[in-house]
Amino acid sequence: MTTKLPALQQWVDEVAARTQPDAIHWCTGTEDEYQDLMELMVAEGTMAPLNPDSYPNCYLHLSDPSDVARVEHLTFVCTEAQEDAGPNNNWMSPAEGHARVDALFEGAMRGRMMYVIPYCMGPIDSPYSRCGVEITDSKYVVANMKLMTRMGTAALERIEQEGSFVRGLHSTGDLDPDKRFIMHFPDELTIKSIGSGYGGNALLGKKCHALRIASHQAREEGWLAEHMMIMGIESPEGETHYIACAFPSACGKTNLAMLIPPHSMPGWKIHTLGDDIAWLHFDDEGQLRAINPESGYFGVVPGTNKKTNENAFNMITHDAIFTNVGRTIDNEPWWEGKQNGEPAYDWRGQEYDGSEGKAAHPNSRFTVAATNNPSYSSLADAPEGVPISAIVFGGRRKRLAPLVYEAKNWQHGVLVGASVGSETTAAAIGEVGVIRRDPMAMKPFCGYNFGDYWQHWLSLAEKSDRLPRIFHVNWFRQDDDGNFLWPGFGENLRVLKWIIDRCENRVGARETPVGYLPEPSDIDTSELDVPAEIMRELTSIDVEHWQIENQHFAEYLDGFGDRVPQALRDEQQRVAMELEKIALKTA
Ligand code: GTP
Ligand code: SPV
Ligand code: MN
Repeated sequence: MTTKLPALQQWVDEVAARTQPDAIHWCTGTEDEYQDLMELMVAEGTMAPLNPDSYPNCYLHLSDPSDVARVEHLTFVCTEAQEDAGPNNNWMSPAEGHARVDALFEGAMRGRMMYVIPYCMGPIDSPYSRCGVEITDSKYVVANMKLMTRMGTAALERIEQEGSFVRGLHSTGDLDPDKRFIMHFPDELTIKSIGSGYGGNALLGKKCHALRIASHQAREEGWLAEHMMIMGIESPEGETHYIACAFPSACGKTNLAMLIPPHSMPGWKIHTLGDDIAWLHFDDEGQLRAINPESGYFGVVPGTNKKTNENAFNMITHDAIFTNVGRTIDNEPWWEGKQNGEPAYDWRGQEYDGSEGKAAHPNSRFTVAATNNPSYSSLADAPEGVPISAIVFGGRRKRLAPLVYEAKNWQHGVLVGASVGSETTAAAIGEVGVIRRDPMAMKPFCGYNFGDYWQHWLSLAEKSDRLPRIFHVNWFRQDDDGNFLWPGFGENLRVLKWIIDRCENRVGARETPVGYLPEPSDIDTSELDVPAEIMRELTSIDVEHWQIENQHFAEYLDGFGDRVPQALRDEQQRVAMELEKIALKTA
């Protein structure tokens, strides 16, 4: 096959000339194509079928042990001026970036098939959707893209009509970490990734396109591309509110997106729109509307069980790809927190006797089409998206952040988002459990200078007078022994209910320097054994601790120099002054 679009054909020809594949396959996105790929991978030994009775059409892929997570230190944004990429990104000039990776792509696909994957991020007929083409030599990437995006013939037709598309070139190369780069050229709508076959490094529609490149485009065009899940919450009265939540990697988006309401909240229903990325646009009335550019999930496996996330637990029992989990003797996938079965092999494929760490890698993942999810929203394909009532930020904070609080206004909300800090997780290579600043959960994903990004967020206030309310949640408060203070998972709906009640002006709140907090009794804890004193702790602030936090944030802002919007500094200083006033009063 070829294409009617000369620019696409020419690019494919150029890439083939450089990378020297044995042959080229244009992906159509059919079920047969998927099954053929799986068979080829099984024959090659890169995919293993799992138990066909208990896990029909499920496969296990074990990636290279050096290639199990995103590699932020090898991820670059290549703009002419380093200032435009900002201190939040690794930078190279476009000329150097191209030169470095092009040399590595030379002959990289010799002996391999080259796959051309046309894909559409977002509903195929939505004006908010954007298309791309990924060229890859990895069958694993093609299979994942099939489950997670709208890819194939329909996407190609849209690309041929529009004439423009994001170019993503990917090769697993020889998986040598010293020859691994994830390069972005936002001004050329181009991505070049080599040396990794894993997740966000290799599925270029996801973090590379839908966040790094799209955030850059969104700034120019007046919308937002965010690391947010999207969900609809339907009350027993049949009223549905949509919210978008930004939490850093491995901090609970997928779990929240498909939560099952607790017994104490009969009649409530959850509708999942997305679990990782949201594109937010204003409609003609100034209402912010969200689409999910993806159509599948690449979710964290460990911790998934019937109690924490029954929807996910069930949806990965068929038509799923598992990456880097363990296996039982019955050839079922196994992971820490599965709560049934026992591991016989670990994520490296070696026999497991418990002496060498975990059986599943902490960042092991499942890939499934969103249609596997029992709570998948009927509006997920709606071209106009869904109206957003609230934006919710969050992170892992053992101590500081209360269970929930509301920003005082949009400008303060931008401060709340910009000052998100969270303990690091296994989703990226590096130390786990240290606090790092992760503004809007976009630290690894914003394709331009954070200073300009905050200004872009602030500027939305001029575009609409009906912006969503902004909140912050923290499911991860711990006691001195490391136990979580809040039960989390399905019980989080109790907190979402407070958020909705605030949006509808149905419940009051206590004003503090950091925002509006609920009274402990405003969060329904019926049928929960969370003692009243814990609820008080979860709904209060430690002024001294917040003063330190505010000071750290001010120092962090200094790193962005004069790109920091004055309004954000003003907001930070206002909070500092109000904290100081209380500290003096109680001293
Ligand atoms: P990415 O896909 O990396 O962007 O992650 P995510 O934000 O979708 O996180 P996910 O929902 O996969 O959760 C990551 C980990 O946090 C899993 O091990 C979950 O079990 C755990 N987790 C999620 N929600 C909660 C919660 O409410 N409380 C607690 N204690 N743990 C949670
Ligand atoms: C994340 O790390 O935020 C993910 C997984 O969602 S990955 O696709 O690898 O980026
Ligand atoms: Mn993510």
